[in-house]
Amino acid sequence: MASYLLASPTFLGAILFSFLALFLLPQPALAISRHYKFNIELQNVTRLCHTKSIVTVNGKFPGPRIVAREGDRLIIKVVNHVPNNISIHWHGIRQLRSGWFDGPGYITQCPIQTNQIYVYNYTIVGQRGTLFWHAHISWLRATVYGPIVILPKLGVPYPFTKPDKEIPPILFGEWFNTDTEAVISQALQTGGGPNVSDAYTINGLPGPLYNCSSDKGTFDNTTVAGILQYKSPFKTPALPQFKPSLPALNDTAFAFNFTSTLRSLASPQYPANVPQTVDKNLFFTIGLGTNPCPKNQTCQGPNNSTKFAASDGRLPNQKLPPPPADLPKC
Ligand SMILES: [Cu+2]
Repeated sequence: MASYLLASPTFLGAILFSFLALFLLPQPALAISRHYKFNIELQNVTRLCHTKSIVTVNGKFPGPRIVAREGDRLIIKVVNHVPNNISIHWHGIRQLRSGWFDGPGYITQCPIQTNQIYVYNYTIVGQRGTLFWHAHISWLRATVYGPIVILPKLGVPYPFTKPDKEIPPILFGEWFNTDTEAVISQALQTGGGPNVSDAYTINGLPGPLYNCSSDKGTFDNTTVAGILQYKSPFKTPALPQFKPSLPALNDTAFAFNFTSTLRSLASPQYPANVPQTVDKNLFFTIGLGTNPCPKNQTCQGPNNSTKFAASDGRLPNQKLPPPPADLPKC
């Protein structure tokens, strides 16, 4: 049984069709296959008074929403219409026996080349909630991303009190006025850190606190904001704009105090089963290195005489199994 969701301008209609199908057809708690089509295409987008051509899915920024139920199969056909190679990572999805559809380019698959098609096909097992998908090669993820909403199985309640109203997912991102592929290739060339973004975004929008007419959107003083407005019959009175006062950007202790309060549900029905006894010790070494600056080149790594080099992870006391014989060769 398949219900077809086209991730396109007909998306909302298709969602409605899907829900109607779910209610009208006799299929109590049966998992279904949901089909999406992701056209990777260029789209002109304007933010902070800068217009540029960005890589998108179906011309949308952020990209289309995927909606499924726990137990459903997702079949997502990706067609690459842009000059860049691409792959899509389904971030947070547990790929049980479908690891080749996880998405990182050159890791579990060859990237999808221009004018090529790749069909991701996996089942969502034992998880529900809101995740996201994004491009997983180079810096295309700066513009190629969108939400994945996994509803509980039909007839199964949410694992929390039902909210009064559900709102669409909120996606945090960053906007660069320049081409993001140029940002990362410049960083690789000079060996320095990549240029910082011009704005933070909520659902692709920088909000009213950035000054669009100047280039003052510097990283050290940067705040994305959204305005919530009542709908009729209430009217939002003209109130002074709330200007947030936030901790310093490098206030690590503040960030740690906040993130350390985050908890999973850990209810009897959805327990957070983490191993609590150590039965095997592994020794990892991870390094972030530098390389000397090549002759006749200027570098922007430490001391301006080096380039940041890739990190490396090793398991000195473990032998890794050899890669599978059918590992894709790109
Ligand atoms: Cu990811």
